[in-house]
Amino acid sequence: MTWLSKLRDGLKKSSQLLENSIRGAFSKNGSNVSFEDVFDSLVCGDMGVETSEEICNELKRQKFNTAEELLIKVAESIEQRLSSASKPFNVPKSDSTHIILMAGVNGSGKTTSIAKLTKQCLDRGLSVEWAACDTFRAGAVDQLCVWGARLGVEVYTTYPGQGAKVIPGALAYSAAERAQQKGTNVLFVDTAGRLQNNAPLMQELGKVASTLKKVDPQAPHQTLLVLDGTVGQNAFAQLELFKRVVPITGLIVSKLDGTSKAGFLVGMFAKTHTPIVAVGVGEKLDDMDALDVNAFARGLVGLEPQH
Ligand SMILES: Nc1nc2c(ncn2[C@@H]2O[C@H](COP(=O)(O)OP(=O)(O)OP(=O)(O)O)[C@@H](O)[C@H]2O)c(=O)[nH]1
Ligand SMILES: [Mg+2]
Repeated sequence: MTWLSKLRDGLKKSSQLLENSIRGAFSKNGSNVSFEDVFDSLVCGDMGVETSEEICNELKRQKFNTAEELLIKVAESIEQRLSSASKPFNVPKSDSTHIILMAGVNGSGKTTSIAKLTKQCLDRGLSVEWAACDTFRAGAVDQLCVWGARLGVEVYTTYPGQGAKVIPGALAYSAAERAQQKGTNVLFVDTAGRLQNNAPLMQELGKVASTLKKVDPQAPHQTLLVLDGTVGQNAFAQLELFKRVVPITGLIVSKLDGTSKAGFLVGMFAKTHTPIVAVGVGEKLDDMDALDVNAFARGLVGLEPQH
């Protein structure tokens, strides 16, 4: 199965809702479109009121003979809004270790996303190691080690001089130092899932980021926020809160296969312009790749991609 067909399949829950309601907006009044109904459909698809209004205003200036034409125009409008949203995951060529800090609320998909991105790095011939800095949740280190063993990746879980309690910043520092000494290409730093309203844990994330700078002033080279696609518009609030603690360089949107609210990406990008590095549509290692904007926009309203 190709990535584009996976993405399209993954978007089924979202597209069923949008396609049907947009088709309904057309057929209700014969050849006249009820833009009020189109607006309601877009809002239900979680695109946000402003973006839904803008799309409707654009559509109102056009004539539609069939529901298909209307769907195509909605997809074009979405695609245009996302035209600069996709910044595919990339590790630039460098002699020093490229350090990637992963952040996100509990259960958003951080650890799984690390495994998926690691697979992409390994496929490109890069060496990868992980730092198990989620010392908060019982079992988190074990979970990372299981994934690590499956992918043949070394996981740093301890550091010299460690006391009874593992300090995430100290572990991150030591892991970064060791990875650099070994000439490892990429180091992923897994962090504890935090409720964004948990102030001490949010501060700890900031500390992990600043400690990495002591090893390499450019580190973390990427800070990726993993957003759970099933929470829809709430993800926007998460992004705003995390941005206050660490500079987020890109987003990973997981679980697009489990949500009817994938449209939230459209409104969120319009407001924040934070690039989307990858999207996830399943639990398997190859269920993640770059956001193909054409396939996403068309898939969201039930249309096949154009390429
Ligand atoms: N359907 C689906 N499930 C996913 C996807 N990504 C992750 N999951 C599942 O979501 C659950 C949580 O994923 P984790 O990677 O453990 O999330 P986490 O952010 O590391 O969680 P904590 O460490 O508890 O904060 C797991 O059951 C994953 O298999 C996805 O794209 N689609
Ligand atoms: Mg985790």
